[in-house]
Amino acid sequence: MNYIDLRSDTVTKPTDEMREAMARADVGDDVYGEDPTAIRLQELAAEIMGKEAALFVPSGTMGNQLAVRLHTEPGQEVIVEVRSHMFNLEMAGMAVISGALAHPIHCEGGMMDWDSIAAAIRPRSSYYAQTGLVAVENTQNLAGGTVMPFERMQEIAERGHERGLAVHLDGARLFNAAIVLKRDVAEIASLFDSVMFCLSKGLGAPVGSIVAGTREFIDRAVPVRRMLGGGMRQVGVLAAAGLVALEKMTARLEEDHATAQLLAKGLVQIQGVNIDPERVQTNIVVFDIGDTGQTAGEISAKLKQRGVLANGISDREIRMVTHKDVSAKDCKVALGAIREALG
Ligand code: TLP
Repeated sequence: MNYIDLRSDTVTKPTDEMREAMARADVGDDVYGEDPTAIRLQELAAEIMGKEAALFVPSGTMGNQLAVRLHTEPGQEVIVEVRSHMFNLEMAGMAVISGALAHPIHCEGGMMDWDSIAAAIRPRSSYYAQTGLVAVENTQNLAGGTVMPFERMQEIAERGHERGLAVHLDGARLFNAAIVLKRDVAEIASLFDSVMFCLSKGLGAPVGSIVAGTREFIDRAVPVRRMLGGGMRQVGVLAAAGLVALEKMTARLEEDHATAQLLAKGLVQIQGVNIDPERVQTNIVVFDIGDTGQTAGEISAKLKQRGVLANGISDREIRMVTHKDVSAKDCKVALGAIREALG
């Protein structure tokens, strides 16, 4: 069956241009630092982010976990929002890899604010684990793809730095955030000590993410990536697709925001669905079906029978993510399927 796949933008398939670039890629052994295509990708990514250096990593999770490892000492805390990816969906990696403890805070609408962060910073004392890092997520995935305003990121970064803390950006969908904020990604990245963004989501590359920061940070990241099993040899085959993603795929993300709007506007009209379309700012649509008496799992199963894939993110909430491989027409078909599934 040819499904309309709204589970995530990670399901996007590489474009023909990517496949051609992959086939032609000039490669070398990247563990020796000799893969010319990986080097080009890292240089371009650093330039676009306005950072001294960047590193290609197999996944966003590895990029975030490298940042935790490099910014903290074992026994330190990392302040994260309670709905963040780093807290919920990275297998307690910060505890396992870095000996760090997540300190989750609950913020209005899933969006961190300085006062809540300040209240979570541990006093300097020999009783408390010390705070080492604040990790911000933008766009905020599980909060519905919402965008943290520039001024709020600025306040968190500046005040965090004043308190001697490192500040990392989980920018898996940073280019989506930049479109809404009408800011250059480098302006956003300049606020943070390190930034991770994914090539493998809306930008359509088959694999890979980038972590960017100072030269010193990236030099320290290389051996840790290797320790985690991320030394990738002739990785230029993948980096070639990443180059196409960065050069050709960022501008079109706006189309995904438009199709998400289309979904949101249709969902508002369906009985049993609770959604605030104002909160749909990018390509992620989270809606509540708790009042229907059915669980998200039951509804997802019914949608699948009707050719539409979507993930439940709690018993009450379903997430749909738009991307280059679903059209406006597909979204209309999906709306019809939801109407039927809610019966
Ligand atoms: N998100 C994936 C799943 O893991 C849930 C998705 O389908 O949305 N930070 C954020 C904000 C993310 O959304 C993701 C992936 C990551 C980090 C991790 O990236 P990967 O999957 O490449 O490790």
